[in-house]
Amino acid sequence: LQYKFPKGFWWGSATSATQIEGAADEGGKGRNIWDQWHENEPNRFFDGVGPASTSDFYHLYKEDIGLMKEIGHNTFRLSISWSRLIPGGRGEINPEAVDFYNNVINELIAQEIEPFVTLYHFDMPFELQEEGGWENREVVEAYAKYAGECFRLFGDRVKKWFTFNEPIVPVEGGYLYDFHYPNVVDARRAVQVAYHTMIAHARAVDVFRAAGIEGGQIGIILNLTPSYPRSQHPADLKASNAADLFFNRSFLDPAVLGEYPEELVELLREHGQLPHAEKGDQELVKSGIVDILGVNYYQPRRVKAKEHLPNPYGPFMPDWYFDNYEMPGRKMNPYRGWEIYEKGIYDIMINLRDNYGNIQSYIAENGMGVEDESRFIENGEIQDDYRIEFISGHLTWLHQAIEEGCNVKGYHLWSFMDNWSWMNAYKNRYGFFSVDIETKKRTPKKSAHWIKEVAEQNGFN
Ligand code: BGP
Repeated sequence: LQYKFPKGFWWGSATSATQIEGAADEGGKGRNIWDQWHENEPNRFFDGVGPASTSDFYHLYKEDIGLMKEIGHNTFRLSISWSRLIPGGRGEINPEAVDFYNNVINELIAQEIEPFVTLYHFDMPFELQEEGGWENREVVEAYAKYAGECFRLFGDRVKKWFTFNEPIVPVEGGYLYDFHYPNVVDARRAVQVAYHTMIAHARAVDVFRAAGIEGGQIGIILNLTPSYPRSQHPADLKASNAADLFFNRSFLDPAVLGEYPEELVELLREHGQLPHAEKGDQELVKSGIVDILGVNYYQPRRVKAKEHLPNPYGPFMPDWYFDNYEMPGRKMNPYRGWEIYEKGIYDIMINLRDNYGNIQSYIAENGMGVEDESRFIENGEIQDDYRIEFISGHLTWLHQAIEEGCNVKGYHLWSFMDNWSWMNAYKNRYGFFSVDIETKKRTPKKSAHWIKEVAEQNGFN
């Protein structure tokens, strides 16, 4: 084989509770911000499919895990829904949720598929959002309690834990750029949300350490978007560095190195944007250093110096420091509007090797969303050669990174099956398996057969 992966490499796919479970009004689940948003603004979402039904993993998990086994998965990434386990976010545990997650975990283990479990994938319980969500420090404690319950209930079998998925996304979407609930545009509040998320992460790590889970590891999952300057001109380099500080290092540095980059702190101080902190927080952040890191990689960030000076009297935004630009000749996923740049995955890994102690990492998401894939059906199955090309292009660079000593141990595709997406509902399809929205029937795509072979041979040509 031309691209042979190290023994024990993890092959699988990733999902999140809100996007696959459905059954939002069943099994004693409480509401989260997505249930609420979808119900209030159904027209915002394509084709009316919401988190209420989506891919119905809640009822079909057993069949799905069988399909995972069939395509050679040895790992599956899922998240626990906070509002299913503890409706309302605090207080009583919902026994039906405990049964559900026990059943899923036990079935995965019976099929020798290692569960990678995320505690929080964008899904704030609605009641806690009403109390201010991550702006409110008390929500941090509610989260730490929830995390502790998860470790207590499932820690005997789940060994790979992740506190947060892409914590920068709710900051960007909910508090800076208006694409997620609660649709606030305010940098000061965004900084507070980011900071409290990090504090919540560190508290969960503390609780995890205290729980003493045998063989357990804890991490965080970050969407790293390598920042590439338009040129080597100092102004472009400065712009690119600023974007990197705001969108990558704001979580990567505290999670892996135990402290915020001084440059970022200075920059926020200069604009009077430092968050409210409590005594002892610095030590707390330090104690939140992770064992493992999940990396989601979809696209790079292309950056140039600002063309126009920002209005100094306007409200502060990270974009005061840089402009995004479209690199001429770039390869695009036209459906999602994201650039495809396979080498980015290698650059991320080299950066982790050289500047972050070569921390043990996993690709926790990478994938390609495509509209109307039924165009590509032949013999009853979607011939998604574009997805195979996308995955193998990234794996080729990941392989190169491993050859050069990078400590990356696995690959999860986003996603196992087509599912509901925050902004696009069912429009962009990501799965190894297609899902018929009406009947919920799963059908393998060509990529499902392909990944089976890759997993079985532990590599490809
Ligand atoms: C990541 C999220 C996933 C998933 C994916 C695809 O940012 O962690 O939850 O949705 O992106 O993006 P989208 O669904 O917006 O096309």
